[in-house]
Amino acid sequence: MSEHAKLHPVASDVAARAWVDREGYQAMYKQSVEAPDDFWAEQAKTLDWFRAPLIIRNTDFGPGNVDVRWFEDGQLNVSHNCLDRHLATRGDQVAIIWEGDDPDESQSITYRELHARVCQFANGLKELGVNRGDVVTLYMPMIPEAAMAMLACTRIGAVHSIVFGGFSPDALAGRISDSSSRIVITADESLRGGKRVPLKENVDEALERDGTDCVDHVLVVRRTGGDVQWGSRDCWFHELVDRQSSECPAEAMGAEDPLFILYTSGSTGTPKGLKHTTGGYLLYAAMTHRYVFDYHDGDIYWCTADVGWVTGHSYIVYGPLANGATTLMFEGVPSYPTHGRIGEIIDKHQVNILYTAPTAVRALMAHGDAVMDSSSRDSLRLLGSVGEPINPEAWEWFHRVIGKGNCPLVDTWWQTETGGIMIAPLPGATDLKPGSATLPFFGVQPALVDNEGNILEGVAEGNLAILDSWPGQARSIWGNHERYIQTYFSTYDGMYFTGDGCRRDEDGYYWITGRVDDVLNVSGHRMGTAEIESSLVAHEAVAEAAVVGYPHDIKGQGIYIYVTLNDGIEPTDELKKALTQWVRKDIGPIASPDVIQWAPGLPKTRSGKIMRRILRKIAANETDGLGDTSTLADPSVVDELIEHRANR
Ligand code: 6R9
Repeated sequence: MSEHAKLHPVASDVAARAWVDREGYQAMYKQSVEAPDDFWAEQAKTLDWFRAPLIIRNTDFGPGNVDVRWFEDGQLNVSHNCLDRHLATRGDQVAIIWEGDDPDESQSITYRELHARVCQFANGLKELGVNRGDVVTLYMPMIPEAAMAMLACTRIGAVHSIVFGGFSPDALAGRISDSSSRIVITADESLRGGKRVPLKENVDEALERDGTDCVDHVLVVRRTGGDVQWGSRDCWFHELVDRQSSECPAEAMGAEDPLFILYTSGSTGTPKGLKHTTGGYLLYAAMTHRYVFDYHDGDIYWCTADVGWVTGHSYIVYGPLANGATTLMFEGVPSYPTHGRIGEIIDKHQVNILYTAPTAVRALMAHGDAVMDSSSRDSLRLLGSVGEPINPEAWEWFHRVIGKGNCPLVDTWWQTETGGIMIAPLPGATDLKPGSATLPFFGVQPALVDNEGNILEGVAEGNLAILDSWPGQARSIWGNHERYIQTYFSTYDGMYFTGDGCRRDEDGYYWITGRVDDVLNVSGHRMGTAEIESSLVAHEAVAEAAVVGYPHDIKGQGIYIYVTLNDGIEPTDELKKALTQWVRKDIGPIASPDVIQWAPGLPKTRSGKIMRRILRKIAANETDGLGDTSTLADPSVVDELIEHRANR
């Protein structure tokens, strides 16, 4: 353990109010893996079923086919569980606190109001011809209508596919066409940090691309009032929805009916549309939200993610609302108008639980402790971290400065594919070690596996795999089940492979070490190096490109690009700028290169494979330990790259 990783034992007041203590966790965990049917049958009772499930688990991790089903004969509706069932007991409680980009703008929506609005929205979608099973793409700002749109889809059994509002028209088009969406819901513009992003214009551009003529209607929420072009398939949200009835029966959905698709990057190919289904996902999101954040009635809970990512799905919308929580939704960015904004929002809305990303913490930390002076944050009781490994220094700062030293900090490891939190402390049960995600959640059986597929016991470091199914797991890749099996279940027979490296210490605690594949994690956003490379080689000046991550103080990883130009092309600073713009336009601003280095040649094996290991070391300025370069076709390429390293 590093010197920073001192133990933070469970405090007695935290243990006293928590759902489970240490013994409770151990007993429940044991039952969850030894008698999973009993365990999950009992947990399933926390949801409202139209037809209670009798078949609890029917899961097969292969080899061969992979088939995962939970509660398959049960019927339920997600929006009913998130709204209707709360009306009798907490109809007047605030469901969503919305905080605008502008600090003077906020809004509170009760469960009763949200229910009525979602019903109207659902009726509007029906009027546009949306049926059970149809796919609806959402490309929206962080406004309440985004959560309403999600819930309205679930109410009528439509499948939503949210595309993060920072993605480019091309990225949006690819996702619309892959999922054959019939409707796109968007806004005129989004507002972040005082800047406007032309969402409707991006949709118009996306719909000019091949493969998008599946879209019949574009539903537009008026957010800023900015100018938009109008065509025959466009429809204003307020004109359609305001006149609808506020009653709409919730469809009885099968537990294994699809709930949503969410695209994420892998090490190869185009982004994959992970398919999540209804019953298991909702149960897992709700249960992890309750236990990991030790959520109790009356708590004000804030997750700073965007609904365009899985964290926003599970921990802004579905988990909290299924538990009848008050969930805060923030439109803006942490640095606007000042770096004190996060603390000010906590004070303004008396937030008790704050769930955010290490990159946001490091960005604040860079300004020194005084950055938090504009707020008291006395309401805070618990902190959470997600998206990438949190280094012990950032952990301690988050705990000491933002949390004033008296809030447990839960570091939660999970993925788009897992649907909900997999490895994390439970506040009343688990002593904390800064930098460790600690112990598995109920039903989760992690394993460390070496490159030959041997399971390692005890203190060890290896590749992180999961041995058996859990209810929140993605069931497939939309339209390509073979790719799902290939990506996640072919590395190790019979196991789900996460793509992450991990270490287990003497207390059985897990320490995630980061991706072991060609996936980057930049400010908590997942990106495939292959996607960025294929964007670059499509540029007329580029012959070849290789993309690697390198350690970045704030972003965790930065994007370092090696570019070989076509013969006769001059390597200029203007061209670097042009390539940066090219990638931003192609994928989106989150894929902005941090460093571009001209590479007359790339280090390749004799069989022509680029040796990324070497490129990663050069980018990280670790050129002393390059290892064996004798297998390279032309070893002199390496010296040339070291000499002209761009990141000094
Ligand atoms: C929820 C989410 C998943 C990848 C994952 C891992 C990294 C997420 C982490 C973490 C260390 C944590 N990751 N949480 N690494 N500690 N607490 O982020 O989903 O966008 O699919 O990313 O993020 O590398 O494999 P997603």
